Amino acid sequence: MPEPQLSRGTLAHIPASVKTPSDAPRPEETGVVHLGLGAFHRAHQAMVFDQLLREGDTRWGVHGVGMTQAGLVNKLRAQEGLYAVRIAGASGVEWQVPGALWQTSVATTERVQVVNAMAAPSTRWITLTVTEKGYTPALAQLLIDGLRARHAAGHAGLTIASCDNLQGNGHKLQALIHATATTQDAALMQWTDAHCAFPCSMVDRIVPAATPEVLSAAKDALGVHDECALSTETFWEWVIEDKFVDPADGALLAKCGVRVTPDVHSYEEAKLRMLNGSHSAMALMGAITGRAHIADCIAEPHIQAFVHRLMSREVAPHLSRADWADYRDALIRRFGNPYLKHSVHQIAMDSSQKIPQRWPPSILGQMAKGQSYEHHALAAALFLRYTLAVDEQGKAYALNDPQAESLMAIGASQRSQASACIQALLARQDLWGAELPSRADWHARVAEWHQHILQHGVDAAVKTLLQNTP
Ligand code: CS2
Repeated sequence: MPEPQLSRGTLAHIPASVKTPSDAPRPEETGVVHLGLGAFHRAHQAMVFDQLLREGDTRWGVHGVGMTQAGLVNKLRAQEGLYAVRIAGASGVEWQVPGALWQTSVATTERVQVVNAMAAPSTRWITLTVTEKGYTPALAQLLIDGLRARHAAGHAGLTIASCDNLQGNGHKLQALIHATATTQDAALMQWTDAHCAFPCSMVDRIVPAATPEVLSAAKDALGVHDECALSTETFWEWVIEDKFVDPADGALLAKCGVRVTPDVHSYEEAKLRMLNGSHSAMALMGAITGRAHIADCIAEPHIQAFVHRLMSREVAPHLSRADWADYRDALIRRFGNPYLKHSVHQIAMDSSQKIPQRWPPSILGQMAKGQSYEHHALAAALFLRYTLAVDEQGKAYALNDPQAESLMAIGASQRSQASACIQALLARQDLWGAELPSRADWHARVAEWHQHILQHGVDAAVKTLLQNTP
């Protein structure tokens, strides 16, 4: 007989130690439309909404929208939106099945359903995790269509919360919607500005793409098959600007552990530059040296020292988050979590879209103070080396990046024409912003580390940096 699969009907098979939605009220309508249904949302915001549901507030059922791929949506449908999350760290391992996801759609093939969900009277929020490269006119058009239908139906405005790793994400999203709207949408835009809220928000939880190991551990823990299981850490943080259509939502979220504040900025900048900035540097190191996971990288004393110093010396001086040292130390522990098989190639994916938020602000900050930016210069050199698409053992890997073609064209001749390649890479304002491309001192430092990496390898370069700047 085939093993039973996770669904509402098989919740009773699951051991009592696993928290499931069997005692929680089941959502009956959409409260939240989430765009960008992937691993992250399911192990982060959806778990906050699950908690609100458990407390008896039935307004938080999530209509999860996959932007292009039907694969996950189909699997989730087969499981009635249920999936297990393994929450693992130094304090132990726990499993939970959140129950907030009650409907799913795919934006490319089920657009009408998505627009209708945004226009539904029960919908109060839209949340987004569409990744850095997802902020396109096509995304804005989808939102505009949803808002138009909603406005026409005479329903209340929405709280629209971008939860992507972009500084000022709420402002960026609102600006994108305005930039995409046509003159015919003028009245709609007025209504949107007056009746919708675009809070900025910082979200943090490491949620790697699931691996076969997680699916098989889920089977052992649940006693039923779960094709959509995820693994995450105990840590999570959601800091959101106190700007909601329904002001009472702030207190509700705060009760679940969300930090609701007028100032998200200091949390955003610390997270993007410390966590994500270190992640990108380690991911490139791992890809080039052939270390598969972030935990493998941080286990190396020289890489750990590099990351610690990158954060302490080059990032922290420009942060307004006062508790940055605790945040840094916690990050180093989080990176080492052995349960998180966080693939370096997953993080290196879309580097062209990620680096601009993660590195240049710290480099410019150091320059303004006349201080060293060697760690970031080495990181930039890693990025150029990474475009060779082959690791130090000679094993080829794919560059998964919307700019892959142009980056590989820039980097292809770096062994014979290093300085032209450095010039071409560092000239790109889409990566480095307006100011860095013209800084000769920056070019020189990146060029030196690049030579070192090509001649002696990444590990030797990192060790040299540590020795040269004790
Ligand atoms: C990572 C993030 O893939 C990446 O670029 O840096 O997904 C990171 O794991 C999350 O932002 C953690 O909150």
